[in-house]
Amino acid sequence: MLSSPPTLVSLCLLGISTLVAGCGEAPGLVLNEFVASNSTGAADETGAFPDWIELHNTSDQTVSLHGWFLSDDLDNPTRHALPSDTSIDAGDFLIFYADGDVEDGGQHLGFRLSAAGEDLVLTYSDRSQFTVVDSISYEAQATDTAQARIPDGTGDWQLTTTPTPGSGNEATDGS
Ligand SMILES: [Ca+2]
Ligand SMILES: [Ca+2]
Repeated sequence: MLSSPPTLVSLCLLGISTLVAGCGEAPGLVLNEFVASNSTGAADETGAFPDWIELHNTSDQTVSLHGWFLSDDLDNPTRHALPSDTSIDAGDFLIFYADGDVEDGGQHLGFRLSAAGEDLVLTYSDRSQFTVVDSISYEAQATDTAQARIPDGTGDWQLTTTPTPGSGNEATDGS
C-alpha cells in the first residue's frame, strides 16, 4: 500500500519503527488548541472570525513548518501543506485559520472545521516517510468554546470558554 501516494501510511504508527530511520524522534510540534465555531474570538486580517487551530512547539529548538501538514480528515492527512517559509520558535505558538480562504495568505488553510465534529490531524513528512504526529476526533463544539491541551502540549484535551489563540492555554476558570 506504500506504493500508492494518496494512501499515506505511517510506518512508525504500524509498529515497525525499527525499520524506519527517524521514527521516535519527536519533531516538536503538537496540536494544542482549536475553535471549530468562532463567532467573536480571534479575527483574521480581513476582519472575519474564522475557525482556528493552534500549534505549539514543545521542543527547545526552532521548528520549520517545511514538511508539515494539517487536515480535517484522517483518511487524507496531507490535505494542506503548511508554509515551508514559516517556523515556530522554541516554546512558541502559532495559529492557522481554517476558513478555506487560501488566497488570503499562508496562515489560511484549505479546509474548514465542522462545529458538528470531525478529525483534526497534524502530519510530518521526512522525505518519503509520513507520520501522523498528533490527531483528535472531536465531538460537536459550542460557539466560541475552545478545546485545548491543559497544560500546553502535553495535557489532556479540555473544553474551555477562555480561548487563547497564539498563547498559553487557560482553563475556563482562568487557571
Ligand atoms: Ca471540515
Ligand atoms: Ca492557546
